[in-house]
Amino acid sequence: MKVRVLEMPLDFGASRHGADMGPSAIRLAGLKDTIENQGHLIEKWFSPIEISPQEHYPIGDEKLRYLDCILSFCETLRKEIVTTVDCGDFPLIIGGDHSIALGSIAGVASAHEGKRIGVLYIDAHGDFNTAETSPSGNIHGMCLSASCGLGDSRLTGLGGFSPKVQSQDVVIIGVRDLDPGEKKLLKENGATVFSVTEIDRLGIGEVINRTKKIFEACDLIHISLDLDVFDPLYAPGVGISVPYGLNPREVLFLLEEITSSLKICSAEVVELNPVLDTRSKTARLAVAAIGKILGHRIF
Ligand SMILES: [Mn+2]
Repeated sequence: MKVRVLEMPLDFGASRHGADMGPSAIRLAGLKDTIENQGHLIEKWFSPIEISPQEHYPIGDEKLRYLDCILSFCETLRKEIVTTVDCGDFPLIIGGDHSIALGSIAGVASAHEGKRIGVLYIDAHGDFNTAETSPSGNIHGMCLSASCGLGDSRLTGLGGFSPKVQSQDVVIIGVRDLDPGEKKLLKENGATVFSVTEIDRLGIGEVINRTKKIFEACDLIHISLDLDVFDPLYAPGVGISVPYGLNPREVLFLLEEITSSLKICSAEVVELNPVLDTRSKTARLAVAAIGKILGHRIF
């Protein structure tokens, strides 16, 4: 496979600065070798956006902080993913905070027009708020709902079409922190949520089986991995850490199983905050996860 690494050093969607350094830390943790060791060719490796420090941009509406610049950077990412797919390459997007998922999901939906895209969203949070339900106004908590066509029309309208995915084709795994409004929206719109409680009840193996069943209806799957899904013990270097998360084996097993049996069209890894990391622990976990997505198997 030919891989294009698209770096999105963006931290506008979160209130805590530092996710902009994520791509650099993931590079240092050995991303190049991990991609090449799976037999892939790195066709291109760059950042499609030219970005000034967050302080340089206006916050704008407090309910949709940094909306204008997030939209413009995500539109650039969307177009770049279309180019990547047109060239027959695999888009690997490295964040940045989770707001970049707006551009990623819009990108794969544009690039594969007419195909049914499923989204595997591995995250401690639902990211299913709208400007009305969000307690913070941070767009990284609205990117999944917006991709499903909910919320502010400027967010949902990225790329000129909406929704990018149907909420019934969305599976969220590892959730343990939901705001009341997004909980309601998730239920009303029929997205599948496997919270940590469900994982405890069913076991990760059964969660994987059920996820595969849901994705049977889809042609292609986009993987969106928020590193905060891991327990902070293993992944301290994330924007908003939530206790009692998944252990690395559960996530790596999930990625191995899903990529073995489903057609993956793209993947992104987000929310690494190197400032809060301990000796690149979280960055190395990110690289291990990417290895699994790209085909690493022990035996
Ligand atoms: Mn997230």
